[in-house]
Amino acid sequence: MTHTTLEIAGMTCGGCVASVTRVLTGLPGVTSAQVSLEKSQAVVEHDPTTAPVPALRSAIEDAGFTVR
Ligand SMILES: [Cu+2]
Repeated sequence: MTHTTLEIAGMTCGGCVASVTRVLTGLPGVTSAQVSLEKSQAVVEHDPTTAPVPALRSAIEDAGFTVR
């Protein structure tokens, strides 16, 4: 398992945090996601083979947020 920190733009409230958390943890290969509104980031624990970083990034962007 790998930990990856993603900088996310566009989260404005707890609902956004819940959405990002849901899409990340819904991906196969993602074990956990700690999403912070204050830091505008997500720390994701994932299997880089099943859930590579570009897959994490596109899941977040498909949910309407921007990964910097
Ligand atoms: Cu929101």
